[in-house]
This record gives sequence, C-alpha cells and structure tokens, in this order.
Amino acid sequence: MDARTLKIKAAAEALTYVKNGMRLGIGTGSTAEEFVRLLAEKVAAGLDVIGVPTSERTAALCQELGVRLTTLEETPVLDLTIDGADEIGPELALIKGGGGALLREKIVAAASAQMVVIADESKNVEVLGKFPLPIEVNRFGLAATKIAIEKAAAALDLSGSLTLRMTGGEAFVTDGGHLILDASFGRIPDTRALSNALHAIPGVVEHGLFLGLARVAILAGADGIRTRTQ
Ligand code: ABF
Repeated sequence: MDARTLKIKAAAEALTYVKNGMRLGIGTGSTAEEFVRLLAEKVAAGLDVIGVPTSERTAALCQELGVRLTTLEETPVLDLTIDGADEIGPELALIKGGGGALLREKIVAAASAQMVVIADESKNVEVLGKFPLPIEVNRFGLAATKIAIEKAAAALDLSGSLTLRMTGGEAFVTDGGHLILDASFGRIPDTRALSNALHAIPGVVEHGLFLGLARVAILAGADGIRTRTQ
C-alpha cells in the first residue's frame, strides 16, 4: 500500500470523530490535507462544521474546497483538532513542526477539547527524537538563542546540530514571521525536561514537542487501522 493510501485511510477514520456543528482545528501537512479533502466532501453533502486552520496553506485549501473557516479570535474554544505529526511516541507525545506550522498547531490544539493525530504507522516510535526537533525562534538574537539552546540541551545530556531551516536559498520564515532551528538531538528520553528547558529561553517562541495534547492517534498500516488512546 502506498504512503498516500495510508494517509487517506487514517484521515477517513478521523472523520468518524467529526460531528455536526463541531468547531474544528484543522492541521497542516500532507496527511491533514487528505483529511481536508474528505471533510470537504462531507461538507458538500451537508455536514455543518466550521474550522480554524493551522496555517495559511491549510486555509487556502479549505477555501478552495468550500470548508467554512473562522479564526481563533472569533471562535476561541474548539471541539476537536485533527492534525498530522512527524513522530508519535510514548503517552502520545509528539514531534511536530516538520511543515513549519508548529506554533499555530500548538495554539489550536491547546484550544481544543480533543486532539486526534493521524499518520501512517511509520511515524510511531518508541522514543522521540530521530526526527529533528523543530524549534521556532525569534529572529532577534538568533546566535545567542542558539547558544542558549545548546547549553540547555547539554545540561540534559543532549547534543547535536542546530540547523537553520532554509527554503529556496533563504531562511524559512513561519506564518508568524519567525525562524526555525531543526535540532538533531537524537533520542530524547525526558521530553518534559527538554520542553521546560526550551520554554525557559527567551528567544524560543515555541518548540515541536507536543506533550499531553493528543488523546487519540490513528495509525494506518498495511494491516489496517490501529488506534492508540491516552
Ligand atoms: C504537520 O505536518 C506537522 O506538524 C508535521 O510536521 C507534518 C506532518 O506532515 P505529513 O502529514 O505530511 O507527514 O502536521
């Protein structure tokens, strides 16, 4: 089964969580886009939902396909967020942000009563960290912030390169106007300690460790769908 088929299967299963009248957080990435496509079919058939997109890219797709949108200012409390992930670890701790939308994704997930993650089985891991951890940083003081992150990581026995994310020869800029450092720490045994340490650094806007946010993960594999709950 190819990767796209697995993403569609996970997205289709996630649709069973969507009920009429719900206020949805709508994720970013190729798996979330499959969800938007399936959601749009249901909307065309009469499902009444409204969504807060987690990126400009997702907003554009929703608009194109006729999924009604709102903002978190207008609708600050959401029923359900459906989003992808880069890695899914123990207790449904996640690494997200490979698509660069981690800040809005985290704000939207935190404003939702429930978060359902959709992915193919390959994203399920025993320990987070093989996928580089995206850290969104303010442009101001980039070099100083980098040193502070390295020090904080070293205090937790983590080391590895911090790479400024680039696109088309230029620094990648998030929807919020910030930069992203991708941290190749390798295995992250204590995700909570790293999360707290990163949050204590002034130049760090947000990081891609999503802890205690996801309640359900829908994993699509060759043998079918597996649902992990927390
Ligand atoms: C978003 O999209 C991100 O947080 C994550 O980085 C990425 C996953 O993308 P895909 O579904 O394309 O693998 O959910």
